[in-house]
Amino acid sequence: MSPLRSNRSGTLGLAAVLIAASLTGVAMTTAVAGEPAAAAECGTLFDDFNYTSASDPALSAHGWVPRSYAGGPGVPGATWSPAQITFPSNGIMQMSASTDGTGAGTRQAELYTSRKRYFEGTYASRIRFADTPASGADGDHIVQTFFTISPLNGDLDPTYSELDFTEYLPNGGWGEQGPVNYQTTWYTYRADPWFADNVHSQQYQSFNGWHDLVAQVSGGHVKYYIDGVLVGDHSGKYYPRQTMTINFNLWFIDTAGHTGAASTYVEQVDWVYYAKGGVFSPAQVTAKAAAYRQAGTAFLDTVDSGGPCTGPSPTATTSPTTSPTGQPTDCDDAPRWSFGSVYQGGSLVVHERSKYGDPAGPPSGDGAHLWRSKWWSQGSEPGWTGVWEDLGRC
Ligand SMILES: [Ca+2]
Repeated sequence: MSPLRSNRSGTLGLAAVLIAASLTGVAMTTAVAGEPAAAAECGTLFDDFNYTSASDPALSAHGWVPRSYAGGPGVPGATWSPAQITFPSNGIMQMSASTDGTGAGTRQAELYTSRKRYFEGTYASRIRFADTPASGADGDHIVQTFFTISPLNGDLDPTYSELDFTEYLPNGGWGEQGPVNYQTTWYTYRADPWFADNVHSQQYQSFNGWHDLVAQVSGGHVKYYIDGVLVGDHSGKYYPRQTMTINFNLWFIDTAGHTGAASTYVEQVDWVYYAKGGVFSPAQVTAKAAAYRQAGTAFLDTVDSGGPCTGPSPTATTSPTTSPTGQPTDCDDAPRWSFGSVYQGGSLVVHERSKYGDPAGPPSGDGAHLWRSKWWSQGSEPGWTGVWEDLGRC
């Protein structure tokens, strides 16, 4: 039986949608030949969450938004308020969610980045999951998360991208009874009637306590790790196709498991890390976080200034093919790259790389280059991903 799922769209205040429904994706953990070699570090985000409150000016200055707008996911009528985001002890971000079994009596929490600029590279966070509520009766279908997401521009948008590094359900939900943790990689979805196109991995066990989550997004694969253990490897069309925001949220699937007066649950986050274009092992990430803290670096953001990494050459893909007769061969006859077009391996395009990895944003000033795709892609900008080989300036 398929677990019931809902998505967590609605960040950026766009298209707040939500819906519980049947998941069509099938669990998949495929072994893949060729582990990418570690690439050089480029732009970096590290935040130890040393803030005083949700209204601390430094929090917004550092690009974080405590959610205040209504809508999904979760219990209809629930409130999302910055008051649900606190910093109870030194360097710990805490989300609180509570419910008395009614929509009006339900509060959910989310913290997300104001800028949509995260794509390939390594993501990590140290998170404390809780199997039991901080107060009130246990049993609610609470979801404790860390994810990246893009807006859905219309039903079944083929460029929609979402990576759920974790959705931990200590009390079950979506048809499951006990503790279960999911990693889900999305191709797209449609809200009404509900249709989800994704793949997921899952672990049926308790994750109560602190855990290190790492995900590598590189070379056509999204690899998910918990405490250094690989728990999911998703690829193919599910690989993200555009930049995303980084989000944490805490919400209730429904109130079916609720008993008694109000129950309050918390999820704590020690730090978050992102290396643009870099592929780092969980051990390397742990060492980097420790080094930042030892150096007294509570916050670091070089994502814009670090420049793109030259990622490792994926070994699990086919080699570029020679152009068949009649196909473009140079800058004069290759088409301009288009965000929405589908490209097969071996395709040639002309494109000037964008400055910040956002094709709709300013150009880099590098001039138009000729690019050849290494494998199938859509919405993957030449110059910002490992999909495209740079054949030089036109
Ligand atoms: Ca911290």
